[in-house]
Amino acid sequence: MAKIENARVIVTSPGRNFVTLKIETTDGVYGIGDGTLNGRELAVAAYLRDHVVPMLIGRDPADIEDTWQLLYKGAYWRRGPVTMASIAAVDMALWDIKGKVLGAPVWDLLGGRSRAATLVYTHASARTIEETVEQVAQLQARGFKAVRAQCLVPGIDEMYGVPRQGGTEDSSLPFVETGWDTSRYMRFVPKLFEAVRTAVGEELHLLHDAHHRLSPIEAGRLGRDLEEFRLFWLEDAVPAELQAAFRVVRQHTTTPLAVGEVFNNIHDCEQLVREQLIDYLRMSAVHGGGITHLRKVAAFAEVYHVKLGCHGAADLSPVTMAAAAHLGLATNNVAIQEYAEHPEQSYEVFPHHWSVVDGYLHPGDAPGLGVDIDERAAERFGYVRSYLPVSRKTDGAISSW
Ligand code: KDG
Ligand code: MG
Repeated sequence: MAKIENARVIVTSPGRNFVTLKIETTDGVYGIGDGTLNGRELAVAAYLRDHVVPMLIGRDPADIEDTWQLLYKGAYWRRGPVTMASIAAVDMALWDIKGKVLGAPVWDLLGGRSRAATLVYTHASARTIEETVEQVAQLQARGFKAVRAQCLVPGIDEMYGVPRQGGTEDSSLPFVETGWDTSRYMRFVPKLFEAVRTAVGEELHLLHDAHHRLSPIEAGRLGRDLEEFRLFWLEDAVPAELQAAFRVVRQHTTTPLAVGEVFNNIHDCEQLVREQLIDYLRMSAVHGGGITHLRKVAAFAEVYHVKLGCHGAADLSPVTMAAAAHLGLATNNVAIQEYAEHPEQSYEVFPHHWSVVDGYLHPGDAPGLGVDIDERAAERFGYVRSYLPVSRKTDGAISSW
């Protein structure tokens, strides 16, 4: 029986920080997993190095479920993004090893193909409506079938999802966006989507991310105002710690709702799914405890007609994109996958078999996850301390970013 002989945490920053776990077995096979938690990368690295890796040495790499349970139940302290991202890193690496040992891509081990490829959505984001419309049209011309549109609201200087205006930024402290104004935002967004829909026609799927900024009744109102533009989804309208809050949103709009990129556990979405308060769940393999846990979440959601549309921003590494590609191919209720291009250098560090062609994500046929880490290239890009931005309202009070 092969055993886990060694496990190493690699922190690298090819354009942005990524935390990767590499597990090696006594048979000379290795697998890699993503444990990146944006702005808190070193917490995951320490949790892995100091607490998880010692538990892995000597275990049978084939026992993925048992290892997952050991790391989840065996810690006593359950859930939380640091713990679940760490478990995810182990889980992905073990699936990668299993695939390599059996000579099969992970999607095959998960039950084989349930579709030809996974629909992706990508991002258009600009500082004026005209520029945003132009970007959406360009992405459509490149073959994307679904585009998320974000635009700076006049009167607000900087905001989520919109490129920042020049100038250097001290990355040792969080960047502060000031002047958030929900009323301006709510008046503006329908105008944005009127312009985009008029320009691109009916076929293209359009999405929007409110990034946790609205109250339930505001979200209901915005959803209603956007109904005529037939969005694929309105994302993170309301912070979802209080799952019951989505009852209010649901009562007021038929715009489909997506939430959950910050979730890390099935219990974060249990009520949302069971009461069918959302249409799409955004948990990702990296923040949601790995392939093993996300498969269970997907199966639970399937019972309630809730689909998956997993988080795939550029701070989730190309390893997580590989996991998403395999999960998407094999899991019937994956509806769409977010796809944001990573910085160019990161593809040098993470050579991979997955590809996005004509708006669809393909995992490739390589055994395992079909993604690797070039450790020599990784060494060239040392960790850079960085934080997520924070947001303040016009009166200076902190708001959800
Ligand atoms: O690390 C946080 C980002 O991944 C997040 O802000 C991006 O909201 C996001 C999205 O939908 O991709
Ligand atoms: Mg989001």
